[in-house]
Amino acid sequence: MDKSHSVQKVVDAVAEAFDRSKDRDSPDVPGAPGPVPPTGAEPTEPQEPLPPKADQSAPRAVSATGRTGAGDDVRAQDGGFLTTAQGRRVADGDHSLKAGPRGPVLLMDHHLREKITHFDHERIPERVVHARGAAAHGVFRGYGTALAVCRAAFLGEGVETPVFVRFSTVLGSRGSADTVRDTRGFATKFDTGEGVCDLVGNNIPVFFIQDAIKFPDVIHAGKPHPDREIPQAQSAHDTFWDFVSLHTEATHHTLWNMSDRGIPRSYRTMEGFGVHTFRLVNAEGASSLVKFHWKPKAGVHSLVWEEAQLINGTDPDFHRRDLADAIESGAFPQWELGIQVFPDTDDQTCYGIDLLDPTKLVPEELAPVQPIGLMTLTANPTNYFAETEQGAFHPGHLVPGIDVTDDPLLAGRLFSYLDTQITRLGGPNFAQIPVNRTHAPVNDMLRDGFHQDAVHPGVAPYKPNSLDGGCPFFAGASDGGYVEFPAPVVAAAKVREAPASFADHFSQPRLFWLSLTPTEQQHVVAAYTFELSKVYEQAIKERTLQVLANIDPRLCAEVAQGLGLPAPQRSGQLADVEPSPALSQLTGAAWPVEGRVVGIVVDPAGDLDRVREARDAVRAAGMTALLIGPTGAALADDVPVQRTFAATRSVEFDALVVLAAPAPGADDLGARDAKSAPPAAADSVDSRIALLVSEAYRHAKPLAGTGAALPVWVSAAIDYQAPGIVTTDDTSELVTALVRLLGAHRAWDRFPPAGAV
Ligand code: HDE
Repeated sequence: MDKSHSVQKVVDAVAEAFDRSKDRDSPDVPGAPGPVPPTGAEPTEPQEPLPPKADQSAPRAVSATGRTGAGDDVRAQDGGFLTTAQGRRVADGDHSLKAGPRGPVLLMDHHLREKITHFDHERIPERVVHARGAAAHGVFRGYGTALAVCRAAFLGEGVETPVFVRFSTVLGSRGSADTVRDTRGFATKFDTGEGVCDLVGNNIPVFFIQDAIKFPDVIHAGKPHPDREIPQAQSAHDTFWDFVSLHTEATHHTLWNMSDRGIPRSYRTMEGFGVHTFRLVNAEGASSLVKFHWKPKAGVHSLVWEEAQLINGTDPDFHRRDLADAIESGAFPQWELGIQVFPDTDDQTCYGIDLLDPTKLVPEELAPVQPIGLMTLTANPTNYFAETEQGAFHPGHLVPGIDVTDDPLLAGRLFSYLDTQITRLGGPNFAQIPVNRTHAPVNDMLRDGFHQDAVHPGVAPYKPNSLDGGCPFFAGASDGGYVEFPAPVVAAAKVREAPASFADHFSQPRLFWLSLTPTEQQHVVAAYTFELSKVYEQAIKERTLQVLANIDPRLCAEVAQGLGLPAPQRSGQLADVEPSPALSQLTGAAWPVEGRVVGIVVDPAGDLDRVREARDAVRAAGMTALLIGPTGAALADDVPVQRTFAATRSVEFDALVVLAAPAPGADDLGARDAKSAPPAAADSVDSRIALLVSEAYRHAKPLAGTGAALPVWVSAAIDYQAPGIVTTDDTSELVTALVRLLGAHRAWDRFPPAGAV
């Protein structure tokens, strides 16, 4: 099947639908729940099901044995009439079959029993880790630059491969909030012509543990306490800190979690890392060691902690919504895939860094990341359960040219994913679920089992056979067969031991700490102080301070000060390390702003043309404009209001444009609305807007206003000359300046970091 053709179809469909969506009342505002607006009354005339939304895609139709045939637009549910699962049309799905209107319900009502039975089994066990996630479809385009080290065909120049990507948190359960402090999963399924290839990574380049046998320990420690089952989706509790302060190989990953990387602004603004060192093999059979990196085109950006906490309450689906809305509005997220390449030497170290130790990274200044392809996410899933929930990733899904190393953490993963998926997806046939089906031909001789979708012909699912003509046959390397690289195994004794180099737990945390800017360091201090303040046991806090002392005395002293505890002395020498500026995310670079959300504060009595101008200029920059008005009433037919003063909160927006100083609205009643103060008698500005603006200011967000906005700054007690605030009556200049500010993500100069204690 021609993949590039079908990928193009997805992109075309999205573009076409994007045009169609302009027919809707609120063009350019993503988030409409259906493909066409609903009618006021219930439709009663039978009609074909509505098409999926234009921003959506689904796994292409392919049989359980990998055959294609049906068109790409085939969906599971078809036809104008409601039926049972057996296809029998249903005359009445609203009432059970009863012996008379007031009589008992009859057991013979098959539709009732089928409907309730199916409902009873709608839930499957959630993932034991990474339960909370969101996904998207897209395409990966190889640059061809990897071919010198890797023979995988999908990395060839211009080769386009459909991808399915699932982002996730780790600790929370499926219904937990998105913006908790945690590591994020970044799992990519490449549907290559040589079979499925999964890169199951995280947004943090190192891991808590060095050996898979410790995974249940670290997860049990991070999950809610087993007695009260609290707290949900958080690391700020005793068991987590108990474990990581005792098992100090977790120090590096924990420090990354306490940094801004633990609270990304968006899945679109996260880096991704393969974490382990993998082995690539080229067409000549030569081996190199590599680490995989995903670099977001939109830059690496984070929330600030107070913002993250507010979002957990106001919009727990923040990251999920952001990803879907960005794709729907045509701001397709992109990442460049890159590799750090190391020679495959006997000691498998590079610059003294053990490449088999997943708690270590290799600074990019020493081994630059070389780009090998570009991934673009172009479509949202059509059905969350069928695709996002049932997706099954596995680090062992590899294609010829990509192989594993002896990293003991990776070895355990190669067992775990298949094992857990058998339970979660109800048996061994989950590779036949549409989202998991490869489009390469499948001929596996795996038979039967729960949910077997394939009707296998033949009588000889065994080898050797003669009854099925000897089919299927083994493929040598020249026929695309996967041949493991014959990596030598050094003669050794069977032991339960780690290499000596794995004992260094503090030099790389120190490297990371010293590579951060003062602003980022301040966030780290605040995060440790917050988390440890929630810890009940004094001994655990003191033990963690000892760990911090071994990273850096200033970090330790500042956290100790917040906890009101003495700062201990370090127990060993501080490592002499060279900082790696590439590890900081505050680079001062200007990043694209597509898909960012700008709130525009309006007043129905204000200048409507200016509102239109500002809104259109924001949209022209590829961003989403949401008008914030005193009520939901449209300002004009072509100027709908998307947010009201009462129901919005600053955390919904990356930046604000203030075009008016609205007087207190009729519902500006402090007593009813505890989030804002009652308007001061003399204050002429609505108190919800003053709160909106002061919060955005506190979170260092870009603010722009016309002269009419001046009373708002006054009411919010903001110096309108502070960094990151633009004032001009030229609307186009106002939006241009805002885009420039947003390119840096936040106006950090507004709050210079405090000095050391
Ligand atoms: Fe996972 N991990 N993991 N993990 N992991 C799972 O597989 C496991 C590790 C990662 O969106 C599970 O299907 C072990 C590192 C992601 O569906 C499970 C160990 C990294 C996802 C599992 C690790 C990851 C998972 C749970 C230590 C980054 C979500 C459900 C040896 C490189 C994939 C499932 C998705 C999911 C086991 C460590 C990333 C239980 C035993 C290191 C992104 O099999």
